[in-house]
Amino acid sequence: MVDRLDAAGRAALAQDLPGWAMVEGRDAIRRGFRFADFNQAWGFMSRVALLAEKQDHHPEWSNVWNRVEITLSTHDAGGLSTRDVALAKAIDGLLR
Ligand code: H2B
Repeated sequence: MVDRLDAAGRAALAQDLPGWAMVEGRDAIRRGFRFADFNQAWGFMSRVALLAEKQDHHPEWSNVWNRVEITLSTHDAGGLSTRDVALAKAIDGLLR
Protein backbone atom coordinates (compact mmCIF):
# COMPACT_ATOMS: atom_id res chain seq x y z
CA MET A 1 0.00 0.00 0.00
CA VAL A 2 1.23 3.47 -0.85
CA ASP A 3 0.62 6.57 1.29
CA ARG A 4 -0.89 9.76 -0.13
CA LEU A 5 1.55 12.63 -0.62
CA ASP A 6 1.99 14.57 2.64
CA ALA A 7 1.51 18.32 3.15
CA ALA A 8 5.20 19.13 2.66
CA GLY A 9 5.27 17.16 -0.58
CA ARG A 10 2.19 19.02 -1.82
CA ALA A 11 3.65 22.39 -0.88
CA ALA A 12 6.78 21.54 -2.89
CA LEU A 13 4.88 20.57 -6.07
CA ALA A 14 4.79 24.01 -7.70
CA GLN A 15 8.53 24.43 -7.21
CA ASP A 16 9.59 20.86 -8.07
CA LEU A 17 7.26 20.33 -11.02
CA PRO A 18 6.49 23.75 -12.50
CA GLY A 19 5.06 22.29 -15.71
CA TRP A 20 2.47 20.22 -13.88
CA ALA A 21 -0.88 21.34 -12.47
CA MET A 22 -3.46 19.79 -10.18
CA VAL A 23 -6.40 18.22 -11.99
CA GLU A 24 -9.66 19.88 -11.00
CA GLY A 25 -11.92 17.61 -9.00
CA ARG A 26 -9.43 14.85 -8.27
CA ASP A 27 -6.14 14.23 -6.50
CA ALA A 28 -3.92 14.02 -9.58
CA ILE A 29 -1.48 16.10 -11.59
CA ARG A 30 -1.39 16.67 -15.32
CA ARG A 31 0.92 18.11 -17.93
CA GLY A 32 0.44 18.67 -21.64
CA PHE A 33 3.31 18.24 -24.11
CA ARG A 34 3.52 19.40 -27.72
CA PHE A 35 6.03 18.09 -30.25
CA ALA A 36 6.98 18.84 -33.83
CA ASP A 37 4.98 15.91 -35.20
CA PHE A 38 3.54 12.47 -34.39
CA ASN A 39 6.92 10.75 -34.73
CA GLN A 40 8.40 12.95 -31.97
CA ALA A 41 5.34 12.50 -29.78
CA TRP A 42 5.36 8.70 -30.13
CA GLY A 43 9.11 8.55 -29.46
CA PHE A 44 8.52 10.46 -26.22
CA MET A 45 5.65 8.12 -25.30
CA SER A 46 7.90 5.11 -25.88
CA ARG A 47 10.47 6.53 -23.49
CA VAL A 48 7.78 7.31 -20.91
CA ALA A 49 6.47 3.74 -21.25
CA LEU A 50 9.94 2.36 -20.46
CA LEU A 51 10.19 4.63 -17.40
CA ALA A 52 6.73 3.55 -16.26
CA GLU A 53 7.63 -0.12 -16.49
CA LYS A 54 10.90 0.44 -14.64
CA GLN A 55 9.09 2.29 -11.84
CA ASP A 56 6.06 -0.05 -11.94
CA HIS A 57 3.95 3.09 -12.06
CA HIS A 58 1.77 3.89 -15.02
CA PRO A 59 0.34 7.08 -16.51
CA GLU A 60 -3.15 7.89 -17.70
CA TRP A 61 -2.54 9.56 -21.02
CA SER A 62 -3.81 10.53 -24.41
CA ASN A 63 -2.21 11.46 -27.70
CA VAL A 64 -3.55 13.47 -30.62
CA TRP A 65 -0.92 13.69 -33.38
CA ASN A 66 1.78 15.94 -31.89
CA ARG A 67 0.15 16.41 -28.47
CA VAL A 68 0.47 14.16 -25.44
CA GLU A 69 -1.43 14.69 -22.22
CA ILE A 70 -0.34 12.83 -19.12
CA THR A 71 -2.22 12.52 -15.82
CA LEU A 72 -0.55 10.94 -12.82
CA SER A 73 -2.27 9.57 -9.75
CA THR A 74 -1.65 6.49 -7.63
CA HIS A 75 -4.61 4.15 -7.86
CA ASP A 76 -3.37 2.07 -4.94
CA ALA A 77 -3.41 5.22 -2.76
CA GLY A 78 -6.57 6.79 -4.17
CA GLY A 79 -4.64 9.96 -5.00
CA LEU A 80 -1.23 11.56 -5.33
CA SER A 81 1.81 9.85 -3.83
CA THR A 82 5.57 10.21 -4.00
CA ARG A 83 5.47 7.69 -6.87
CA ASP A 84 3.68 10.26 -9.04
CA VAL A 85 6.24 12.92 -8.17
CA ALA A 86 9.08 10.53 -9.01
CA LEU A 87 7.58 9.60 -12.38
CA ALA A 88 6.78 13.23 -13.23
CA LYS A 89 10.38 14.24 -12.48
CA ALA A 90 11.71 11.40 -14.61
CA ILE A 91 9.39 12.40 -17.47
CA ASP A 92 10.57 16.01 -17.23
CA GLY A 93 14.13 14.64 -17.29
CA LEU A 94 13.48 13.14 -20.74
CA LEU A 95 12.93 16.62 -22.12
CA ARG A 96 16.22 18.08 -20.97
N1 H2B B 1 0.27 2.88 -11.58
C1 H2B B 1 -0.43 3.84 -10.98
N2 H2B B 1 -0.57 5.02 -11.60
N3 H2B B 1 -0.98 3.65 -9.79
C2 H2B B 1 -0.85 2.51 -9.12
O1 H2B B 1 -1.38 2.38 -8.03
C3 H2B B 1 -0.12 1.47 -9.74
C4 H2B B 1 0.42 1.68 -11.02
N4 H2B B 1 0.07 0.32 -9.15
N5 H2B B 1 1.10 0.72 -11.67
C5 H2B B 1 0.94 -0.70 -9.64
C6 H2B B 1 1.15 -0.64 -11.13
C7 H2B B 1 0.38 -2.02 -9.16
O2 H2B B 1 -0.89 -2.26 -9.74
C8 H2B B 1 1.28 -3.18 -9.44
C9 H2B B 1 0.66 -4.48 -9.02
O3 H2B B 1 2.48 -2.96 -8.77
